[in-house]
Amino acid sequence: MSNDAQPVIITAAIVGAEIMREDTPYVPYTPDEIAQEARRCRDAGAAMVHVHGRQDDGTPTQDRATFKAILDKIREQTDLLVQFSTGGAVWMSVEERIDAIDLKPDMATLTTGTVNFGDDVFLNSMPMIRDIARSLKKYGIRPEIEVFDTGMIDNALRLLGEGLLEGPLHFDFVLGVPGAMGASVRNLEFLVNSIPEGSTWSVAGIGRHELPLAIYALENGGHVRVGLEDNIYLKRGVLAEGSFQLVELVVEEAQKRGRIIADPIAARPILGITS
Ligand code: KMH
Ligand code: ZN
Repeated sequence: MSNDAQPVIITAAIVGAEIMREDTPYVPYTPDEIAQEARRCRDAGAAMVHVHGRQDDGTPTQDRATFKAILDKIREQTDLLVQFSTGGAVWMSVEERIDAIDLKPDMATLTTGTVNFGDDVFLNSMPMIRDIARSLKKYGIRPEIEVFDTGMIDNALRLLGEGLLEGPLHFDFVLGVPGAMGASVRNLEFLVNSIPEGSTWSVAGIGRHELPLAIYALENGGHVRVGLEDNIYLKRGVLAEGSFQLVELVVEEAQKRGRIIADPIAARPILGITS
């Protein structure tokens, strides 16, 4: 790691669309629960939260009113950067996925390709991707490019060429979803070497791959995403009692390696958030 590595931005992916209370009792559902978990993650060292919406029974939703409640409550209780998911759940239409985007979160995700997702397909055709990119551009929201497989980098560069994205790009490599790109250090290294000079990147390793890939990022100038959306275990057989415990682990590992933890103010210019 070079000594001039940027402070590390830790994003907490606190809810997602797949993990249910049957999997772990610690996943938050309601806007109040999501905001309280966000507060704990901020206290632990996160600079940003990645959020999905849930109905009270846990059903995923991208409903605008739910996202408004989530955004308002997180902003009342914290200074965190808030990143909305535009991925939603695999069965949602693009219209549903961007229902809340006019609320102008600090960032929003943009997955630039289609990928198998367990037994499902996470469908993102080029017209769908362009629709989402256009709406992010319209509201001046900085995208985080979600890369589940290599070709998604090429698609993002195509959108850059079309003027739908503005460089430098910020990528998040999501590795280890069954059906998508595997969570090896070799794959991550390949992806990091495949993005344009000047881009920023983070990694979200799924399941037991979360911490090893986070450590690679800490040692190689990247940023890190952790949380119950991606991994519910603190260590083998032990559930994390919230995403905040996973953030705490990354902070410990960062400190061992001399990486400074970015707060939300420091994270803004690194991520190119100007609004
Ligand atoms: N739930 C996945 C199908 C995102 O948040 O942008 C998609 C996802 C990506 O989680
Ligand atoms: Zn997500």
